[in-house]
Order: sequence, then structure tokens, then C-alpha cells
Amino acid sequence: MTEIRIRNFINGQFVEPLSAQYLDNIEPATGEPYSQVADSDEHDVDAAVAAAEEAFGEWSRVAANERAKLLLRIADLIDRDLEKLARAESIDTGKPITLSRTLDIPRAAANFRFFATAILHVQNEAHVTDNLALNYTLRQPRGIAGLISPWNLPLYLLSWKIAPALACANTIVAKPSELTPMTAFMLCELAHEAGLPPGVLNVVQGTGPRVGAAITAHPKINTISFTGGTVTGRKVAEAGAALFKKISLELGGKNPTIVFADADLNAALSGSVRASFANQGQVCLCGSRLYVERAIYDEFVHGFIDKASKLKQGDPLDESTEQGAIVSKTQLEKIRFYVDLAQREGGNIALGGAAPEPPNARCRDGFFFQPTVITGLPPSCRTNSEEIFGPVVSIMPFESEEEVVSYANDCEYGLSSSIWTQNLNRAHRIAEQIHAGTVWINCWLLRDLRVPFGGMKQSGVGREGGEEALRFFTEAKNVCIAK
Ligand code: TXE
Repeated sequence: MTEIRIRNFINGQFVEPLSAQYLDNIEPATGEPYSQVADSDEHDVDAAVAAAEEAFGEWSRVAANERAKLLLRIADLIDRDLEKLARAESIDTGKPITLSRTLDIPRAAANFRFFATAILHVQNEAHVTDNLALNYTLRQPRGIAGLISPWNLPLYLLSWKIAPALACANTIVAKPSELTPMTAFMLCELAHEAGLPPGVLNVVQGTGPRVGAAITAHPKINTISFTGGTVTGRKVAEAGAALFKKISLELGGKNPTIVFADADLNAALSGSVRASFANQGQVCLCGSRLYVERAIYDEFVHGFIDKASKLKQGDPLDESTEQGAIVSKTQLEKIRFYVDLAQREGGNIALGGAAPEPPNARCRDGFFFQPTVITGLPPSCRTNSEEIFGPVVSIMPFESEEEVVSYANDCEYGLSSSIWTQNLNRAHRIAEQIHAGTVWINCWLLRDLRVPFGGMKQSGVGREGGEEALRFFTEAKNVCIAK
């Protein structure tokens, strides 16, 4: 299998990295390399930028209707290849194939459809300045967009950037995570098959420090959309700021889930177990701090542990698996570190806390970790403040609304939160006070592609989604005509 070589896609062609170097691409479920990924560098980025620059002239003049047709064709091809893509993503990431098939890949197609049609409904503003002038706003493509994405939802998050950038008539130099390069590689084939002109979408594979840093530092790439960790986000922001780039950063989270005693207990249990452990806790929106009102604390913790202990861990390619592998050895070690730290900080491991028995012989060296529940931690400690990004949740009791709001906000992140209560007034009251870009009430991860999406504090800068994305990938120009 390691003869599969994931190459760059530049100017409509698959090409070797100029250095001819490749990295092993490890399958998380087995711990073994299953393909090779181009270990590109700044010279490949230069070649991609040259292609994107050359393509921009014509592409930026293609009618919106034609761009929409191309994006819709890509969406149809993703649907056609759903099974192939889901399997590839499951192998690449370690996530259960059912999750790829039902969530990640269909949503990638939905992203292309959403922005294909959104671009047809854009309105331009006009402002009449008394009897002096008429102003109108032109929204024009910005040029070359640099798109950098992470490993947790590789095709979904990359398409969430590619689709609006193309819809707005930009050209692209994209870099998927070196840990999960396969679906971006497959997407290039589909874009080619759909008839996307050469140079409009370029994908350079490789590591963050070599390819990602070259993209953020490239003077001809004036727009950067990045999703990843906060530490990397800071580097991207610093490099981009020096060149006055327009930057959107979607970073980490340490999201609170708040359960009141008046919640629908069954719904809150199912919702919070899902929020804690979806994709082995490797979703930036996962709830990793769970606050439960004292009156139902014992009953809730009991029910939560019961449900979490029944999640079926297994080979990601097994149809019945609900918890797959952790994306990499490094990430697994990070999770282990935090579980040890939690114990040193006074926490009690109420469930999990270790690697499970390997589910089968194929997976004996895979990166697995049990769903883990920690109780007894003080609200402010490192385990409750730092992003772990794994199947680890800390459950704590609270007494009052005021107290739980202060716990929820006592954090440097502010990406999302979910609140479980039947009291509508309280739900609105709390939603207003929580410092987070998204507040879910009696649900989690319910996404409407039109809503602004992004984080507060160290969870990011800027908003993606719907209108926000169309604004991000265009430059507003005012034309003022004197009367
Ligand atoms: O992510 P990185 P890593 C969090 C999570 C995880 C931690 C580190 O807590 O444990 O981040 O994960 C590219 N210039 N999240 O190291 O490095 C990199 O190649 C430009 C949260 O795997 O942030 C990849 O394509 N780019 C998160 C992308 O940045 C650089 C999802 C993200 O990788 C770069 C992933 C550089 N100097 C991790 N260095 C979320 N919020 O969804 C790396 N990259």
C-alpha cells in the first residue's frame, strides 16, 4: 500500500514535489504507513502561486452562474464517490467509517452546493448621499487565497474554505494537514473531472513549518483562512500581519456543556455524551467541561458513565464502531499526558483513562484511547483550561446560574457551548452571558451553513459561514458618482 503517492496538484496536474521527498502517511488504526505524502517546500508553493496567479485573470471574469455550475458538479461527484471518500477518510483519520459516510463527506458536498447557490443571490448595496452622489459597493475577488486546514475533519473543513473562495472567484493555494492528506488529493481529481480550469485550485501537500509557513509568508497570497491549533494560529497571525493580509483564524476550544436540573435528562445525557466523544473528542466544538446542577449531579454522572461505557470502540472500518482511533501517536501522548495531569490535580478517573484492548489483530499497534470521564477536579485547573482534543471530559457540579456562568467564562477559549434546560427564559439569559461564538440550547453540533461561525478570545478571529464567508473572500470597493 505504501506505493500510493499523494502528490501535489498544481496547474491542473498531479506533480511530484520539487525536492522529490515524501513522508510516510500513517494509518492511525494500525500505526503503520499506508501511503506516502509529498514533503513539499516553499518552491512548490511558489509554483502553485504562479499557477494561481496565471489562472486568476480568466477565472475572476467567469460568470457567477458558470462558477456555480462547476461547484455543483464537484458536489455531485463527491456524492457519487461518497463510499470511496468515506473509506479513505476513515483510513486516513482513524474515525469510524459511519461518521465519515453520514457526516463529514455529505457535508463536504453540502458546502459546495451551499456556496454554489449562495453566490447567485448576492446583493450589492447602494447609498444615496443626499442630492450629492450615488455610491454603490462592488465586491470583487481578492486574488489568491491561502487555505490551511487541520486533520480532524479534513475534507469537510477544507471544502468549507475552498467552496466560498471559488464561489467568490478567487484562485487557491491550499494545504491539508500532513496527517490526513488523502481526501484533499481525491478532491483534486474530482475538481479536475468537474472541469475546473487549471491553476484555479492548487493543493500543496506537506508539513506546516515548510508548506504552511511558506503560504502564510508568501507576498502574493493576500488572504489566509486557517483552521487549527491556537499555538499555530498565533504564528499564522504574526506572519500574516507583517504583510497586512486578511486573515481568518478558527482555533481551539475548551467548550462548556451546562446541564440544569430541569433539563430533559435523556436528551441531555445523549447530547452531552455525543458532545464529549464525537470523533474521539477531536472536534473543536466538543464539550470537554461538563457542569451539572447539584440536584441531579449524582444521577447524571451515573447515567453519563453508563452511556459512555457502552460506546463501541473498534476498528474504524468496522460498521458497528462508534469510537475509532486517535489521529496520531503525538496526539495520543498528549491525551495521556492530560489524563496523568488530571490525577495529579486531584481528579478521579471515573471511566476509562487508558488504552483499550486492541479490537483486532490489524489494530494491535493503533492509537486507541478509551472514552474517559474525570470527576472531582476544581473548576480552574490546567485540565479544565487547556485544550486536550481527545475523548476526555471533566464533570463538575454547580449550585447556581451565576456560578456556572462564571465557570464557563473563566477560560481563554470561547468557541462554543451547549446548555440543557427546559426553562426558556433561563436559556436566553445564559446564552447572552456566555462568551462563545456559538451557544447551542438543547442540542449540539446542529449546523446551519448560513449562520456566522467562529470563536471569541483565543478561539479565533473572524467569522466563517454564509454571508460572512462571501464577505471574507471579497474586497469591497466603493464607487461614488457625483450627481
Ligand atoms: O495542529 P496544527 P496540530 C489543536 C489540538 C491539537 C493541537 C495541535 O489541541 O492537539 O491543535 O495539533 C498547519 N504555519 N487542534 O499540531 O499544527 C498544519 O500542517 C502555517 C485544534 O496537528 O495547528 C495543519 O495543516 N501552517 C483544531 C494546520 O496548520 C502550519 C484542529 C493545523 O495544524 C504551521 C487541529 C505554520 N507554522 C488541532 N504549522 C481545531 N480547532 O479544529 C502547522 N501548520
